[in-house]
Amino acid sequence: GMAEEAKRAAAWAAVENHVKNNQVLGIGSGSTIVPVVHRLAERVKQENLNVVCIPTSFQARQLILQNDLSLTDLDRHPELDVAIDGADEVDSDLRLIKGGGGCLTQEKIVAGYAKCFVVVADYRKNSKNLGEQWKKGIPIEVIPMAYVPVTRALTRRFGGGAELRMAARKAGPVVTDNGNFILDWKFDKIHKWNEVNTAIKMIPGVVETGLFINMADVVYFGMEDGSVCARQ
Ligand code: DER
Repeated sequence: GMAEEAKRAAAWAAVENHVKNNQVLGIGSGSTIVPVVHRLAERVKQENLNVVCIPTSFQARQLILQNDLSLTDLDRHPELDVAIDGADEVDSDLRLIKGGGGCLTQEKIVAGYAKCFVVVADYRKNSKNLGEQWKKGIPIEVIPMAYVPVTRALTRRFGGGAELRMAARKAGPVVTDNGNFILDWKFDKIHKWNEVNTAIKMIPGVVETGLFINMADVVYFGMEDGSVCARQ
């Protein structure tokens, strides 16, 4: 449909503009990264490019292997050239909500060690303020034994509500690729996101938040008409 076409257009633009020979690439997680990896694999084959890929989840790892791309890791390449990933929502200052797919922790690590962090998204993610379109809250990865006190501290200090993310095709809570739980924090006002992000990270038991502040270098939005608009 229209959103799928928009994702594909954004993916193509990102790969065309940022992938070249002899690079270390970070591969994000979710659905928009799929056309990114497909286009990347096409270019690698057609142009005989030498690129190595660091995954941000089991899903991304499978995608890299299924497309015959070369896997590597942060031990061998502690700094990446480009990381490409999706987002659940992007605001006018390119702050992101990520983690809808539960992969936020490795995504933030890989994005954080990349010289350039490129986001690909369809028009539904393009908001003025966080929370306008994405209504599932900010994902927060927590150590399982602490999720109740973290929930209490979070909602007492910052309001809103937080709920443990339950699995759909497995009994019990979602367990991340890192063996942790996820709280989805449904905030109820516009916050000073940089301060709130730092404060949430300090709550004992919090591993990572799905707030990506001052991280995205460029965002490619696939639009309803199939065009692409880039924001930096
Ligand atoms: O879960 C994640 O962090 C994903 O990258 C998410 O932010 C984007 O997923 P989508 O491309 O399927 O919308």
